[in-house]
Amino acid sequence: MQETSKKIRVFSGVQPTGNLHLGNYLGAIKRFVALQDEHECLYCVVDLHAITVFQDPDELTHNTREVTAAFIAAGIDPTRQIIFNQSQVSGHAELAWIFNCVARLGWLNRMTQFKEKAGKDREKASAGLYVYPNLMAADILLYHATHVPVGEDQKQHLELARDIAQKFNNDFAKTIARADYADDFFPLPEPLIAGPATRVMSFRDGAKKMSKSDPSDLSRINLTDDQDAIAKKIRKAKTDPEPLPSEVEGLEARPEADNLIGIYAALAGTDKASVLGDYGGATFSTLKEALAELATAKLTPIGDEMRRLMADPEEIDRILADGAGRAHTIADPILAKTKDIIGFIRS
Ligand code: AQP
Repeated sequence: MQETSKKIRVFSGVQPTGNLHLGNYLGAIKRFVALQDEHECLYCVVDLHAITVFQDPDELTHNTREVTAAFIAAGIDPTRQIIFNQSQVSGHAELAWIFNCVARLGWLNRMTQFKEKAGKDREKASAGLYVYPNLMAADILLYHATHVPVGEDQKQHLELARDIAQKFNNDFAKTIARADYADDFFPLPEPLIAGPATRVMSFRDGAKKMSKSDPSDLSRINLTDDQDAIAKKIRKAKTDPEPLPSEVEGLEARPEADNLIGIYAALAGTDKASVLGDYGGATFSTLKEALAELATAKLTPIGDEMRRLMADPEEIDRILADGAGRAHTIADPILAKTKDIIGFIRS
């Protein structure tokens, strides 16, 4: 039997593309921390994904260390869990190639993130951006990971990873059975998308997700923002003219109110109904004042700790190298079995 059996293993990644923000924190990193007490977790700085769009080499190095620092500053313990950067484990790229040959063009053509990121000038997008979801499937399945905490925007990619796992298991059913592996050699990974802030929206436009690449810095709270910047951005966040509703249903069709209430709930570790219990009927300015205080209390210690960790880049690189070594130990036998299943000769 395969060594992974039905055990829960968590994998997720964050791209080192700069401007780590509140959406990355609430949709992903904060939830990574919560999972580490119960499960074996691998948290990856996905530098191979980052280069699907050109990255300045010095900035890429800096940003890779910064995401690592954010993981640790948020509370992930690198001695208990595995933190590493993707390019140090070559199995990601090898399995991604195999999955390029499993995934169908029709599946990739449906990916909305490619359409959004490639924009109108699709001919000029890199081939890597197009096959990005196959690499993401490889990231997860290289470790036989079963659960993937992500923001709402990654749901479609997770569905594709499940389709790839299923097709591989079907295509190679004969050799999988001959080797006496479970017939589901690759598990079908489950997305973990939960909580009140799975899709944090821009502070300038409630219809757009908060994003690293938004040209307006006022659209997002960066994890490295200080108290003044956080308060200013929340104060200037777009709102509507009505007072806050008392029931969650009252947030429908009010994206800015829904966003601020969801952020408050996620930072406070509660739900939207309970926040509306306290702020229903209040003005936005009352909520914004309380949110600025809460966000400052929760985020500035993380920013401070990130700065402290970034002052010692050798230590960050050591943590990444150690994590990569441990990631190899899990990945190598799975990749070797994958090659046997396909029929590759290996020494
Ligand atoms: N706005 C968001 N709300 C909730 N979760 C979010 N995530 C990203 N934006 C939000 C989640 O953060 C994790 C890491 O994201 P990523 O770095 O891999 O890439 P991304 O989704 O492309 O991030 P950005 O900020 O949106 O970058 P750009 O501007 O390049 O498009 C993922 O789990 C993601 O769901």
